[in-house]
Amino acid sequence: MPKATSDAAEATAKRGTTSDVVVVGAGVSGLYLLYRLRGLGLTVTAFEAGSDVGGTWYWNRYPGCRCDLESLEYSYSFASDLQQEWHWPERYGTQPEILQYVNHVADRFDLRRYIQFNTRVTSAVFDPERNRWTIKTDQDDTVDARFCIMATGNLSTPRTPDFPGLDAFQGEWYHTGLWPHEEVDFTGLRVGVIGTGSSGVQSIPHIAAQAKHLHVFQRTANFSLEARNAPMDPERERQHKANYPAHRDAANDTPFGMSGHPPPEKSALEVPADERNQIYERKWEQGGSVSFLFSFNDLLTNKASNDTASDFARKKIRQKVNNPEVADLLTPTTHPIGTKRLILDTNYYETYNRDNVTLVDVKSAPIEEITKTGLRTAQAGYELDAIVFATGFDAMTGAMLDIDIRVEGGPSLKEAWSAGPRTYLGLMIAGFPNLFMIMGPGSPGVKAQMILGAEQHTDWIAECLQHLRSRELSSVEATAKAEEDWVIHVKEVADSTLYPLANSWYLGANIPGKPQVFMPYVGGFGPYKKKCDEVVANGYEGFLLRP
Ligand code: N01
Repeated sequence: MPKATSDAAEATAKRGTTSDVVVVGAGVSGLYLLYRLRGLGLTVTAFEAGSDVGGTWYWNRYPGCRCDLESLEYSYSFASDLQQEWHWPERYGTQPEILQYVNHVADRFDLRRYIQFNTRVTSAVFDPERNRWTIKTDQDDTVDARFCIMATGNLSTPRTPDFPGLDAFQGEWYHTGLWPHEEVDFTGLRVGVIGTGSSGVQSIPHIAAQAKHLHVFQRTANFSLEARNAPMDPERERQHKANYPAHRDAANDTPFGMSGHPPPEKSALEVPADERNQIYERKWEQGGSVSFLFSFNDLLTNKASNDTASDFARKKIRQKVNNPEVADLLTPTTHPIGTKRLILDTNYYETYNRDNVTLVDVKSAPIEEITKTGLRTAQAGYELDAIVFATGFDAMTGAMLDIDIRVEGGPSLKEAWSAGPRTYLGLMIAGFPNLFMIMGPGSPGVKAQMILGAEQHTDWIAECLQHLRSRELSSVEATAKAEEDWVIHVKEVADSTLYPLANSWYLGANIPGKPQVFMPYVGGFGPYKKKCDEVVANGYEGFLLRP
């Protein structure tokens, strides 16, 4: 693929020369890193595998793709003018709108010039003698940098199951996370969608509306709530914008990094059943996952409380789906609500009332092979013209482990993480100096509003680099003890919740052979941010700073 690169990035990278910082990835995190670090006067080279900015919003172009967090929250907070001027047309941003927004940010702050596109970083090797990283790419670039920052995303390594026969399939096949840039038209086709996570649930109603017939191959039924998307209410927008700083401050202090949802004070078991149901009904009507999970304070920690919410959501599914057998199959039974990413949908369950949609249970009869003309489960064959894999990602560790990261004379990252990822605060890894991650495993990352998380990590790193510079220090590294304590803490917090009861990608359970370690920090974004600030106030507690 030709390199669509700006002159500046090309010059920097091709000279095989030096840079203060290499940033890997130009999604929402990479862009803010460029803005912030350039603002400190550092030289920065960014590499991006895609042909343009946007990360997750660049790759995930499947029909129906939109954010499951409200637009007024899911946006950058660092520039007041930007957040005042940008208008979000709907409650939840669609993928094209969010991508347009990210492109606007890249242009507005003149960030593209530092990015080399169509370039995948293949290795990053640290030389302890010189305290520098050598970063290599698949385009033969070599850059010598003091710091390397992985802004590689948590859901950026799409995974297609290893079904035999896919190569011989005569139709077209797609992965939701690698969707073509050209429009895909399913009109008149027999389509199969494999997977019913967020990507499947969002795309299925759209594909069903086009296809001649849609077969949905479901292994595990998931909970999905109505998004209740709507055009942006102008009064709501006006009020939010008039109080933006207060909203951002409030978001920084909440478990999920979202303002407007004060944490509830009561347990679900403290209120009579009628009142409880009214509360769920009200939240259901409002739409949104944070709102629903904040009905009571113990839905993610007390199984009996969670059962009341899970049962409420199950009843709603049965009310929407006409065929009771199909409704049964769509009703989740394997995990408490909220312990897998809670999905937001528009017309998902209603789609199964269409004559051209068939739900196939591939738990009882797994997919055995892709054939030339469709696929075969343990029970039957299905003729298909197109297959959509909505089968998810090698989440949280996949992108970093795809890069050969190592310290000369020391272990590789693959070796260091062979029993699961280990980090201090999801920011750094013991034994890997001057290597940072944005929302790495062990940080709230995917369990919070991710643009807020990206800003918080970037600001922390920027402050750290400034600290090193002002004291003429050459390297920073997490201590083994701090990392060990944090890994234990992340596990203890997860074990005090219901999250480990689900076979989720949070746990690595979706990838055969992946070590099962609960990866995100679920102690809440607010407490996590306070911990990061305290670490700095205590002189970078748990980090080794070398002259
Ligand atoms: O992926 P998933 P996703 N045979 O891993 C099934 C974010 N996101 O792309 O549950 C049959 O959730 C698998 O079945 P099972 C969001 O954080 C956000 O949908 O493993 N089926 C599951 O049903 C989300 O959580 C947004 O039994 C197989 C599905 O494939 C994350 O991305 C939109 C299979 C994978 O679901 C990932 O979501 C989209 C097999 N061999 C995504 N292998 C929004 O902001 C896998 N499956 C709205």
